[in-house]
Amino acid sequence: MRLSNTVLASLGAPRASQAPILPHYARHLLSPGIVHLGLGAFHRAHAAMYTDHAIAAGDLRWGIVGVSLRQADTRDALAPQDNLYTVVVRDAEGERLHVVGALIASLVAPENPQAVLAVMADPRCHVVSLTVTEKGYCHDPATRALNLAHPDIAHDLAQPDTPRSAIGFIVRALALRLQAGLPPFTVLSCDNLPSNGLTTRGLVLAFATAVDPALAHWIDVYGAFPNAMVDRIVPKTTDADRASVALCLGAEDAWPVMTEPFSQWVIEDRFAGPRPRWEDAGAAIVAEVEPYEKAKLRMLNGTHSSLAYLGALMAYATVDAAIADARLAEFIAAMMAEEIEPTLSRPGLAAYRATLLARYRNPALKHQLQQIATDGSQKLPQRLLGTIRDRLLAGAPCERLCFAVAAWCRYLAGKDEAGLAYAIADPLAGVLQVAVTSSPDPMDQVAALLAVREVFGDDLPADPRFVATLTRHLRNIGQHGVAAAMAAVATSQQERMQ
Ligand code: CS2
Repeated sequence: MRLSNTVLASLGAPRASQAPILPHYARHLLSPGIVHLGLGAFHRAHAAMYTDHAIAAGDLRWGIVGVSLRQADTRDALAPQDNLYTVVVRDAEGERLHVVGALIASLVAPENPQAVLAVMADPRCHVVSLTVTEKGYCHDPATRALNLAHPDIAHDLAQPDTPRSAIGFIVRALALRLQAGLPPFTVLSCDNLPSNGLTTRGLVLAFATAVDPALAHWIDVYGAFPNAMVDRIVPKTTDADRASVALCLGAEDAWPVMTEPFSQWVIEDRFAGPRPRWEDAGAAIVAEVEPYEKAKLRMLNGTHSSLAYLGALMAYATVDAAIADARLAEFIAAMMAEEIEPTLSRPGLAAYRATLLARYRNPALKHQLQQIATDGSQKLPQRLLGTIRDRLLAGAPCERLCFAVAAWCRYLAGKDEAGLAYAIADPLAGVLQVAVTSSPDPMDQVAALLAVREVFGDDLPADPRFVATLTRHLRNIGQHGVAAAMAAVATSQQERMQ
């Protein structure tokens, strides 16, 4: 039996400790109020659940039309089950199943870009949200400027009527709305980018200016691009997860998502039109997101990436396995307390740190380090390099942060310390791997890596403290291994403080 509208009423197998939470509203009455670009697991376990709550409270304007910008796999799995899917919330205590009904259609953009533009230009659509990952913004991560040489951007500028990129779709749909005399939709980025709303706005305006300056002016005046901090850990779903959902739900779900109990969404109060009452489901609508977003990117994502490279090199598979190694746990906690927190202004940082470490220990998630390790070139600028810049500017130590960057460099060699090879998934993989394998000398490797200016900018490669620290750590990792080199960092920090 496959999950679908018709089987909803009979769900809940005897094995489930608690009955699944089901959508009890009239799904067929939902209107397409939100178009979401990037229909991955994160959106389905995060924003879609807040929206599901708003719909369940009685506001049927907020059905979600999900759009995959590349592959058909999500649509192929969801269409036969009426776009219903299960979110499994798990930790050491057990798990709770929610069947989400907010998704009313799934589209595959390359198959029919006009269908995507039609729903975005529909008068009932008020919000276009995005989770397209860092690289989906087609920008230069160090400067956040639109990369005009990106193949998708070059294509969309040449043929704006049949876009491929998220930015191209947004600009074309806004042009259609202007022509039709409709107000713009709100563009809500839910990706882990600094000032994600402002960044998206800059990219949309740069693209629109190249296509039609009058359109750019209209977007500039009437458009809204709220900043948002998003937080929920959502590992990749496995076949074992699917099998366990089938048992607990009493129906097959080909595309469930696994997540943790924690969820946070802080959204800037800046909308061009109506929006769901996400705050009733726990979202915070605030005047200023920046302190939260900066703390999240640096504390959570910064240490997540650090743990991914250090842990993967030490041949750990998952976050909970890596954090169970006391050497890694101490290193990460000290990195937060001594090097990251002094750069932040959000209140309650010590408690935030404790919560993060507890979340990493969740034994039920099995969050793969290699999943977090992907796309380092797109992630490191906002996760680690900005913090390093602030520390260097203050003349303060950043040994552990630089050690994590050295671990990334060593990771790019493609083999862990147990000799196991893995693939590097990164849009810049080619150039990065050439950089770290071109010479056996860490000094040459660092010089070649720092030449990738879209990651490091012009300032860090010119800072002798950064270059020397990175080189020293990379040499130590190569000579003594990650664990011993990491212990040496801790000792030298202690000596410095005595
Ligand atoms: C992770 C994030 O994969 C990654 O790079 O650091 O997806 C992380 O799990 C989320 O940002 C948590 O909110």
